[in-house]
Amino acid sequence: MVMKDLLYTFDLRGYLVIPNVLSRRECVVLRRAIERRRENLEQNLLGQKVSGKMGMAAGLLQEGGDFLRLIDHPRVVEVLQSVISSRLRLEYVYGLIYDFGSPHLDMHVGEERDWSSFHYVVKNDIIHAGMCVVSYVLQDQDSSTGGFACVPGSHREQIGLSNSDRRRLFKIDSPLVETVEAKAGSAILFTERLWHGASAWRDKQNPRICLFYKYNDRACRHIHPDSCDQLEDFEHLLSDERRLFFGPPWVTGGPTVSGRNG
Ligand SMILES: O=C(O)CCC(=O)C(=O)O
Repeated sequence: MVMKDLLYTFDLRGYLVIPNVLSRRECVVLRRAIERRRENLEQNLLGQKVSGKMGMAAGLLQEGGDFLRLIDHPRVVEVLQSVISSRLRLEYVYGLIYDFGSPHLDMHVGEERDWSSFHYVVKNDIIHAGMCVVSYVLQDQDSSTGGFACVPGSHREQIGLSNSDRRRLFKIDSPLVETVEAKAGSAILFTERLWHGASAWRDKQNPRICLFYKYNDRACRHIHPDSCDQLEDFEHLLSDERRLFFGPPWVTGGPTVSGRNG
């Protein structure tokens, strides 16, 4: 798809599936590395009980290899730069593992009152999005397996709803909620203003292993540095160009730098 079509689709739905970003072999390598770093969770990210049927993996950039290549994958970064900013920060990288029988993850969203990171505005045909997530799909997913799910178009809602109305309307089995179909190796790119979550994983053969890269404008920081992987643990693996994704937030007065994210 040409960039104009990608941006139109992203604006219409709040997410985009970019196919064939990773090969099948790369998916296998990434899955293994995430599994090695798995720590079992008692609760999911929303505090719902998962009793060890879900895992989370941190410290992935220290693995090097494909994890580093994904920091600035050209097919993904060119879309992020068109919707967030020409200068990006990579805030957070983590993996999630959903075993067969792990419960769904309720629909949730980046709260708009945190305007600096969680906004979505279109002006004069230009998208201005805050934090966006790239979710790498490491096994096929569709409505039969479960997986990443969302309420398409909800990032642009015009009519305010109460939280209890939302809980009712955005229940995981609601017709408004769609499990996104994507092949292994795809990148699902979505704005944090999109209501999203995950439907229960139903593939008995393979756990669902997914990999998230969360990007923000270089001028913003949403997640406290102590809660992210520490740059000193993987800085020695980074090229000068990739290091630009991990600097402190700034707008003017910084060093003159060149490169894709300079
Ligand atoms: O499992 C998914 O694809 C969604 C995960 C999610 O919403 C999150 O990590 O905030």
